[in-house]
Amino acid sequence: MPKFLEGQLTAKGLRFAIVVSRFNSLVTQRLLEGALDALRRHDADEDAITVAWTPGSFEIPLIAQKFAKSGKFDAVICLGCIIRGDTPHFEYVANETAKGIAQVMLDIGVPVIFGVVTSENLEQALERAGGKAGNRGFDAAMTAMEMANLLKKIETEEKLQS
Ligand code: INI
Repeated sequence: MPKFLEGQLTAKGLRFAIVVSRFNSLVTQRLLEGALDALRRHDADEDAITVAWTPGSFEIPLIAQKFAKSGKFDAVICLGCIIRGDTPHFEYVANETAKGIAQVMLDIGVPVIFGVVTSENLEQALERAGGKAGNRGFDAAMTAMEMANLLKKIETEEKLQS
């Protein structure tokens, strides 16, 4: 019989850090509201949520690293909005942000969730921040809960077997 491990969708007893970028704050403010809504609806303790604002998405990985390393959080949720516009800057910011977030997660072993919207224009970004395409902030918080609970479950299994 295979053993299936799955993370529950509850925020109860978990501590979260949210790193949110001020750049394109019309969008990121809504992503933050979505993330907080998901955590609250899934029984998060208000005092267990810390929110930090960075200037842009490019700065998110450093702050995520600081939180992940602290040992004070079960997951770090990264929220940003990068809009292509008509400058090559987009590629640099988007690539480095995604790479940085992934690197922090793997280096430290804490779930660091990619809730960064990348889009062609503002309209598309707003669609993903509470518009017709849902809210990526809400989704990121759901992923954070699931991953944090999955890791806890795996760690419990490991202790039982040792
Ligand atoms: N930062 C964003 O979060 N989104 C963007 O669309 C963006 N664009 O297009 O430039 C952006 N740039 C700023 C960047 O994140 C840094 O804050 C800046 O380069 C200083 O390091």
